[in-house]
Amino acid sequence: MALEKTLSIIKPNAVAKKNIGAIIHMLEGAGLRVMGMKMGNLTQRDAEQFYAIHKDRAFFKELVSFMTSGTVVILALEGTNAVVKNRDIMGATDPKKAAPNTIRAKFGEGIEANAVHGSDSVENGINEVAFFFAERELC
Ligand code: IDP
Ligand code: MG
Repeated sequence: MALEKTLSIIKPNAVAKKNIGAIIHMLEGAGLRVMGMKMGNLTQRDAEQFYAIHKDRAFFKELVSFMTSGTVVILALEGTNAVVKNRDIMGATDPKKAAPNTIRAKFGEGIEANAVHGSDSVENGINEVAFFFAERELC
């Protein structure tokens, strides 16, 4: 079992609803350690680059617009099997299909405003943490 990095983003809907603390509490409770944290507003360029993998999907423009619509909290997380641990505690993309007691079941408001982002592979965990954090910003 390897020590992995993964990226979480608390999305604008969850920040606006004052769910930052509750979500970090759940991530920490799942065995993840916060090694970097920043709060701010993504630029259109940030969001387009970050979600470039989805650029041909029908929802891409809306997703970029949503992710730039308000403040987000960006978390670099570390832990044994961190990628899977984060995906498990997040729940399914569509909050209606997310298992009970997952972050998306509790705080998701729809398939787009689903409260959190989470890296989907070990490789993307490394790349997504590096997208937002310099090495010296990780503790
Ligand atoms: P994930 O966040 O569970 O990894 P992805 O398929 O990578 O899901 O999609 C990225 C994000 O795009 C989702 O978290 C959600 O905000 C948005 N999204 C995914 N599918 C749809 C859709 O069918 N309609 C609108 N937005 C979507
Ligand atoms: Mg994804």
